[in-house]
Amino acid sequence: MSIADLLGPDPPSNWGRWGPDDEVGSLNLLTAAEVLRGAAQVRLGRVLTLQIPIGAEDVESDPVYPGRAQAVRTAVRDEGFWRRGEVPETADGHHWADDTIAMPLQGTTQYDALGHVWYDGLLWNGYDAMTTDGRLRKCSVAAIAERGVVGRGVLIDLARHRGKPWLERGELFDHRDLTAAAHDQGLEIERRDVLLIRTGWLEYYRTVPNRVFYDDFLEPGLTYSRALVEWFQDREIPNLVTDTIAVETTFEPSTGVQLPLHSALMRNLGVALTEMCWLKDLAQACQDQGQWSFLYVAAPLKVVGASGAPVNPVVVL
Ligand code: UVW
Repeated sequence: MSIADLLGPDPPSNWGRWGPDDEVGSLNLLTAAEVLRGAAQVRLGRVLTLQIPIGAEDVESDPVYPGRAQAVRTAVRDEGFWRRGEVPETADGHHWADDTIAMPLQGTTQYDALGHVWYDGLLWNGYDAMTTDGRLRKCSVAAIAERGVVGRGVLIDLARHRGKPWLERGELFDHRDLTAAAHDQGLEIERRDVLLIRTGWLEYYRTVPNRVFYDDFLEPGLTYSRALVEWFQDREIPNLVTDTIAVETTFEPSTGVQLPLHSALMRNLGVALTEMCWLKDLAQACQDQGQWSFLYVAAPLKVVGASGAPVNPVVVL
C-alpha cells in the first residue's frame, strides 16, 4: 500500500492556514502568549539540556536511523601537531585546538525540516517536491532555526506509565495512552503544548550491543490512525519531541508503510518533529518535582537549504 492510500484523499490538513508562503507550519501557533505560558511554568530555575552527545566514548556508536553514517569528528589542530613538528611554532607561543565534523544532519538529536518528507510530489503547504532538488528552497530547517521554538513543554512518560524502564521493540501507543499517562501524572495536555514523549528507547540503546539494537530494526512509538492525527490537529500540537530515532514506530503494523506519521503530521499538519532527545533525566526531575510541565526552548542550527539540523533543546523547570 502507498502512503497516499493509507492517509486517504482528504487527510487532516493545515495547508494554507498560515498563508501560501509559510515554511514553519504549526510552529506559528507558538505566539508570544504561548512563550509567556511556557515561562509561567518555571518554578525552580533548574535547567536541563536534551541533546545526546555526539561521539560519546561510553557507547559503541551514536544512534542513527539504519543506513545513515556515523558522525566523524577530526582534530585538525591540537598540541600533538606542534610536538610532532607537523606545524611551525608560532611567534607568540600561542597554541590551540580545532576540529571538523562530518555527519548526517539527522545523525544526532535534531529537528526535521518540514520539507524532509513528502508524497504525491508535494510537500508541506503544497510546495512542489522539485523545490528540494539540490537543496531545500522551501521548508528547509533554516526556517525553523530562524524562528526558534519556545513554549510550554509537557513530558508524557509512557515507559513509567507502562511500569517498565523502556518500551519494547515495536511497542505501540496512541493518543488515548498519552491521555491516560498524563492523567496518571496529574497533568493535562493543553492546547499548543510542545509534546515530549519518553519511551526509554535511547536508554535501551545504551544497554545492548549495536547488533542487537539494529537487528530487525523496529522502534516503539506512536502509529498512524486518522483519530490520532485529528487529535494532534484539534489540540494544535506545534512540536512532537521523542527519545526515539524517528519519532514514530518504524512500520505501520497493518500495512507495512514506513513512518507514515512523518507525512500525516509533518507534511500535512506542519507539526515539527524533534528526534533522539535524552529524556531520562528530565523524567526524573519532573517526578521529583511533581510537575510535568516546563519552559521548552530550542533552535536547530541554521544550515541553509538543509533537511534537518542538530539541536540541543533546553528545558527550564
Ligand atoms: C527518516 O527520515 C528515515 O528518519 P528521521 O525522521 O529520523 O530523519
